[in-house]
Amino acid sequence: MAESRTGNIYWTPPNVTINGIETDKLLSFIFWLTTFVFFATQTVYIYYLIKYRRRPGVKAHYSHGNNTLEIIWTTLPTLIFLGLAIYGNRVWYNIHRPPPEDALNVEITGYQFAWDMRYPGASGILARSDVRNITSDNKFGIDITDPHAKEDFTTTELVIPVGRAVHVFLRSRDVIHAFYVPEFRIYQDVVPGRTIAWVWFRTLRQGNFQLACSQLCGKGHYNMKAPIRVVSQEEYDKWYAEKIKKPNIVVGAPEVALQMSSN
Ligand SMILES: [Cu+2]
Repeated sequence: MAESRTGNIYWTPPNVTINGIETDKLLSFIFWLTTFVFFATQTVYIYYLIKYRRRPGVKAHYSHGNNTLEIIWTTLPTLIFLGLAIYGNRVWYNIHRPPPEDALNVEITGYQFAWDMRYPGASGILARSDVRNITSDNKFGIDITDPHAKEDFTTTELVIPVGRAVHVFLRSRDVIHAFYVPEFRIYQDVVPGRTIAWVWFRTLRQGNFQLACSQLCGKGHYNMKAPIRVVSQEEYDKWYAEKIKKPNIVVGAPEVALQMSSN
């Protein structure tokens, strides 16, 4: 069961990843900047509304513009937006820099209406895959001539060791879905025919979370979710050791699957 929220429900849920720290700083910065600008401009607006209201005996003054003011209120917002663009771009770059060598590779494939995870065997390398190989017995479209194909295993929950870099390869078997984990501060559309390979993260603490599809994808969209468990390294090792005993990616002997995928 995913954790239920206890803190401020009017703000984002607590962040659980390292990349999320930067995202949150950017969010807070923009929030407080726009809050300040909102109140500052509204205060001036209301002040002048009252000060120059219609009064008997006071004649209206017709202004034909003020170049100095025009320059100031054009330049200032331009600089602010430019600064935000540079700041946001830097955060984006930091989050999307290449994952470390020792990252755990996991494929996450969405379909109407659930998620399948694919873990590599002891080698840590996922077998090659291609949409054209997808059959009812080979739901990841694995290239079964790849020796790693025999080691991969699949699960319906995402289990990851806390603190370890996790590199997710996002795919879809049918329509556009979205990988969205609010506590991880990650939102990424998954697109059929493509493997999105630029998302990775490192968790800060253990806990139970939920992966929920965030792209309206059909009548079962509301229920398209998968549990995420962030566990200790020891617990992960135990779970993983159990799982690699029975690789279960391709049903049947490789020859059978090969015949099926060529049909
Ligand atoms: Cu979906």
